Amino acid sequence: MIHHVADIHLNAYLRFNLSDRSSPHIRPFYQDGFTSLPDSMTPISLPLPLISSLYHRWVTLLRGMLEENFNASYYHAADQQTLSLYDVTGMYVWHSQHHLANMT
Ligand code: NI
Repeated sequence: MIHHVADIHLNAYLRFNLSDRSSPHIRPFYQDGFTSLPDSMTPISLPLPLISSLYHRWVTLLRGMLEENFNASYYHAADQQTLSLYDVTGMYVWHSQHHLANMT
């Protein structure tokens, strides 16, 4: 589960940084394929500092953003929808809380 959070949120952070007012198409990835890779079998001591560092960067970015910056967006081809950074921020807050609840 912790590897899943690291995989998903690393991709989310990169997508977040790629978004702009032209709504670029982001590259889909296949979550299930990640779970079969050797790095998903490593001890949780590996993804935990990765997630901690990632969240430190992401929260710093979020706190530095102006309200209008949250209007930037990307187009998710697999879901066929344009997502603003308002949408994306809410989605990943939910995702973090969802998996935290599962683990605790
Ligand atoms: Ni999940």
